Amino acid sequence: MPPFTRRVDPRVAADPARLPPGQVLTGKWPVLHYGGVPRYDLDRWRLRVLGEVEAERSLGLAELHALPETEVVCDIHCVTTWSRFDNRFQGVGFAEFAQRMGMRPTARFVEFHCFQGFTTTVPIATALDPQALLAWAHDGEPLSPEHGHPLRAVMPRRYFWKSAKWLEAVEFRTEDRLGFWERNGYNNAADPWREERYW
Ligand SMILES: Nc1nc2c(c(=O)[nH]1)N[C@H]1C(S)=C(S)[C@@H](COP(=O)(O)O)O[C@H]1N2
Ligand SMILES: [Mo]
Repeated sequence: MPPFTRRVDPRVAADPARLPPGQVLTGKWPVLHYGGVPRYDLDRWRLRVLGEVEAERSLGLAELHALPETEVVCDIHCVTTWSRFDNRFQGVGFAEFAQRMGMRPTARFVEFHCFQGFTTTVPIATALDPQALLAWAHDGEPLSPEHGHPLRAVMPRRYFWKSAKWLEAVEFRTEDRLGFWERNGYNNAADPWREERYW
């Protein structure tokens, strides 16, 4: 017998491919970001919608919450090697949001603009994935300030740095643009199953 054994999570035992290579499962939900946590005046907070849309506009919180709410249960994978299964997020599905915002067929990328100038961009196919959403709640409770309140992106098929917290604008673009972590060495493709971690 080895001096200790690490118990394999039954969800991984049942489906080993569910945990991407090099990842370790955690039960806690770590907090990870660059810079500070915003303290928004929610009465004045607005989400701007820009770029390849029929008309640019902005939405206040009430308008945002009036969009059809959906729930997504997804796994998240941080590039620093922790993964967390079965995260239950509530918000508006990104495909639904894009359609309601009048996304033009010329849109090929979505750039998320956040608090303190943080940005990240995903290809339109990643954003339109049925599991991708703009989330305002987790486990039925509003997102905590550290996890992105009042609104964050959740892009489950990519490493979690593509899931931008504290969204301030969504820009539909014809061209890609490297974001904060991508300029600092992270791999723009960010596919956890291909271990696209760093350049
Ligand atoms: N605005 C903003 N969003 C961000 C980041 C950041 O620095 N700023 N970091 C990303 C990274 S690297 C990770 S792993 C996740 C962590 O989300 P969590 O703190 O809710 O676990 O947020 C992502 N979204
Ligand atoms: Mo991360």
